[in-house]
Amino acid sequence: MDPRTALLLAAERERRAVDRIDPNNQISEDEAYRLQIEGVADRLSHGDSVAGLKAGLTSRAKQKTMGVDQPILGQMMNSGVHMSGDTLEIGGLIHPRAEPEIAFRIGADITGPVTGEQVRGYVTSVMAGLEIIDSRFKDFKFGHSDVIADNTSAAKSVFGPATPVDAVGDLRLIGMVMSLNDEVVATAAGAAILGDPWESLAWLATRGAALGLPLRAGQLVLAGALTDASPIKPGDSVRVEFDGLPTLEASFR
Ligand code: OOG
Ligand code: MG
Repeated sequence: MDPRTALLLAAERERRAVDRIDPNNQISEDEAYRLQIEGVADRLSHGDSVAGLKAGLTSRAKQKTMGVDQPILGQMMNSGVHMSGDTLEIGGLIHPRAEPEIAFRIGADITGPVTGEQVRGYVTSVMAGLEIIDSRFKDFKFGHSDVIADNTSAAKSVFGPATPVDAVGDLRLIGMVMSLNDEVVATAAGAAILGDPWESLAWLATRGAALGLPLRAGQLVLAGALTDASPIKPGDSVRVEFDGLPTLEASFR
């Protein structure tokens, strides 16, 4: 195994943040994805499985805060997938943050490039989403290749009740309110995600197919956070409300 992959896996296992693996931005994007894929292969060899793909850094808010201005693709592991109403164990995470997302359930394999208009035809349902991110890097500080190699800070994800795709309106205009312990901490509209969440899904499907990670029927997708993430600790609870979608709730212990 590449020592950089091993370092990131050990950081996660031992709950300690590590220094950037690419402080001078010398690792190519292709190599960074190779490291990510190697890390996921290790998880698979320990009995985990891939639930789907996630897009990251697809909103201006996230790009500005994290200092990285290009979207990234990560892989969601089934061991971290939860449904609305669940209480998530976060004691094993380093410095978890929660961020509101739009989520999709894929209905048919997407093996090549797709446009934002075409991709809707591959989706069965739309859901409110919540991602728990946990960078393995100190202070959540990383560059483009660092964060790709670190499986885009993925830790856990929560999905709200599904709404059939035909029953959802214009996702650009869908309003979102996220509350932490009943206090509003973030508000946005769907257009925060690359101008239209369907564009984010199309980017993710196209990039995934090119990387040999095509989206498959039945898989889940997180299209990227609409707003900045909020730090969470055991005892907290989060609610994500979208206009026209059932509410998502999760608590943490
Ligand atoms: C990188 C992951 C970003 C999103 O939705 O934008 C991401 C990070 O912020 O640590 O998942
Ligand atoms: Mg995210």
